[in-house]
Amino acid sequence: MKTIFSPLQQKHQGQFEFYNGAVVEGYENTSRASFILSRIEEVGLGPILDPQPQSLDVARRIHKPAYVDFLESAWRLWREAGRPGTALPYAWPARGRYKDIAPEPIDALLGLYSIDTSTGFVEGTWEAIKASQDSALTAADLISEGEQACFALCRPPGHHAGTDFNGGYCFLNNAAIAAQRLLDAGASRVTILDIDYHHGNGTQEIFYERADVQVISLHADPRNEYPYFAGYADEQGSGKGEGFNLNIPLPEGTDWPQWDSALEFALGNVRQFGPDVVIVSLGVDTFEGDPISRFQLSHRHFPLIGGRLASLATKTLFVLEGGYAVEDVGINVAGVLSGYEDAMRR
Ligand code: SP5
Ligand code: ZN
Repeated sequence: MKTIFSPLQQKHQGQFEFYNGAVVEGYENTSRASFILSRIEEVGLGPILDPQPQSLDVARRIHKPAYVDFLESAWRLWREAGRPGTALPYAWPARGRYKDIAPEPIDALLGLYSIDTSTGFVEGTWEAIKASQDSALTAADLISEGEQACFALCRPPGHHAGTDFNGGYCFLNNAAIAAQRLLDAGASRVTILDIDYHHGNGTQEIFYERADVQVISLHADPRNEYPYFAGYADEQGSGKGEGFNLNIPLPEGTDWPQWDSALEFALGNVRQFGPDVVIVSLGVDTFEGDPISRFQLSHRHFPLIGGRLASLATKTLFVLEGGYAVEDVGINVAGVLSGYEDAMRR
């Protein structure tokens, strides 16, 4: 299986976030990608290739164009306003506001286009965001051109980013952009199966009223986990999209048997939908050693996940999302991918 990754993605580096009331270096850091790359080489998964240069045309259809412009200019505006440090929001549109306003200061834009304080900009953030979506698009094109499976090593990740908001370390929704690209290339139906520990609220919001992209997410119950305000089982899509969004919230401490049966249920729904391509939003923060999560999957379970996904016998695009136990992220991501390859060879 080919891996697509650009070194430019590592230019998003040294950003800070709040954690338990303290300012800490971002959990979503460069060593995650480094450990994944070395593990992929170690297990001989396949070549690691640079993405092809891509435009922002698909991103501007999936997201609001003004939001994409904001991402592109945020760091420059922050610096022009004379601010040091990570560009983080601290003021949001007040609820109950009575008119649409378009404030100009970067401080206001950061709040307008975000849902939390974990998604800061530093010097190289935009280049990394752009390169990350280029990796997703390039991997999608390889699938359209005939590859059975491909891995887009996307960082920054994407599944918390919606039409006009960033959040949860995500800026552009790489999986959503890849789904649109596959449809543009002739796929009639695409499933996004999100197995990250957190609910993929951005992906859900983007496709909520669409029937051509099925969105399924297995995640920690939002009653006690981020993103808190989405990911409940009664969110099933609306309008034409009704019935095409499936949330499977799971309790704190969920272990392999429980997680695996949720996955089987999800796969049953995928089979019913019959997509031309499955995009797996691949987060490995379900690992027992993850520093910010509370599920109980062990190293040995990740290859089994790959095997379950292979049983769909559908073209599969893996797009990296979360996972923060940095050394283990490499083991677990490569575990899923080689588990998939091994099962396909059988
Ligand atoms: C892509 C991705 O995995 N983003 C995750 C963003 C999570 N940010 C919030 C972390 C807060 C952790 N504190 C949880 C304590 C309650 N159990
Ligand atoms: Zn996550």
